Amino acid sequence: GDEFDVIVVGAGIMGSSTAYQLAKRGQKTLLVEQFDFLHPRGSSHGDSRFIRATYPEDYYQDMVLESSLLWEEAQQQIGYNVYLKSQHLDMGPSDSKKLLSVIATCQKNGLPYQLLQPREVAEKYPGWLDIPENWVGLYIGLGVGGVIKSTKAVSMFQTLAFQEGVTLRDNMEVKNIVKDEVKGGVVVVTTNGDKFWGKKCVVTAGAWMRKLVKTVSGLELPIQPSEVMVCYWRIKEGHEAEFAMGGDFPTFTYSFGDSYIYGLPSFEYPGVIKISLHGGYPCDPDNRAWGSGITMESLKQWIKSSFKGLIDFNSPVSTHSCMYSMTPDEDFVIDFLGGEFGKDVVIGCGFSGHGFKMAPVVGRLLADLAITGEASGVDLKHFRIGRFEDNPKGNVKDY
Ligand code: PYC
Repeated sequence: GDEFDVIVVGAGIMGSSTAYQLAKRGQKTLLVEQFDFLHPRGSSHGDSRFIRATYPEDYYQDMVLESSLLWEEAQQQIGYNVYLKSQHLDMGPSDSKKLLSVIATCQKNGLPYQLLQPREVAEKYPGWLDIPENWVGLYIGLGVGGVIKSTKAVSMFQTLAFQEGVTLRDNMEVKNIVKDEVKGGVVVVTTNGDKFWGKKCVVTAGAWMRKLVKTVSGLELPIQPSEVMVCYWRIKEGHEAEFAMGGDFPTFTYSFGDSYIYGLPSFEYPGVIKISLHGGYPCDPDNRAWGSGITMESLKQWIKSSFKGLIDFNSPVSTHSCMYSMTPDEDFVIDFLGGEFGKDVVIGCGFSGHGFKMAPVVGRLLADLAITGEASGVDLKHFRIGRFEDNPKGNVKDY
């Protein structure tokens, strides 16, 4: 096997973005993937992901703002688009502490927003949605936010990485990562086919992270893979334009209450719109149900009552199975593995169903950690593994 400055394990959106960042900064880099590149078994495949800046935590909003610029930079470099901008609308009870924190974060960062009363939401989106009397809409105009074309974005980072000199290997499962006692300060990555040596290693293995890290270091990361179902619904004939990307229809979340429903303007399949529940069922990534057991009754009822007959709620036209990797506090893990590996192995995981949009900045941070041993611009205290030793539930949120 060959020798590299950095070996990146796992070529989903996080690993692919990291490999691109590393190579851009002169690192001889290997990106290794256990299945086919762009496979649909993890958390990075599909046509669309949210990018929204409406976070209660100011650190995430900062990361989204930086990522928005980095997405634009990357798509400019490659010459095609992965970032479609749209308006965004969050809806929730007006006394929700979480929603109030989102508003405070927008104020702090000077991000323009509008608070809409139920009547104003109904006026802005006629034919759509009556939010309850004690709810509000938090509206963000065109600027930061919209949709990332997800598989296309992974492919973009892999292509950019390749252009920058990264070695790409797929269908190579990493079996173990150990320190090389002879070479000292070097890690050996053993796959089912080959061995590679790296001065550093970054592990971004998504839903397989818990298993791999346990094998490598014995550490039990509190990350629970969860299978989620993404659903597409038919728009009533003649009304397609009202829900289409590029018009007035926003990316939206109907959340901050008991359940979290989200939707995107229609674009992947003409005449069809993605509306889904944010959340799923615990699963073993190597032994998946591929969707059975996921119930959509509450989602159907919500679509029925919200869209005034404009969307067929009886059954989705298409469903896709995807995966989240949940941490107890839903904050990411971005850290060194530590132990005998010290700062030689860096891990990025636990993106908890909301990380894709921030992949450009996560890649930048993981590359920072691998190259310099520290990260700039984002305070990584929120993302340390050690937080679970202090409190098994992780970071304490004040909402
Ligand atoms: O991060 O905005 C998000 C999101 C919504 C649904 C799934 N992820």
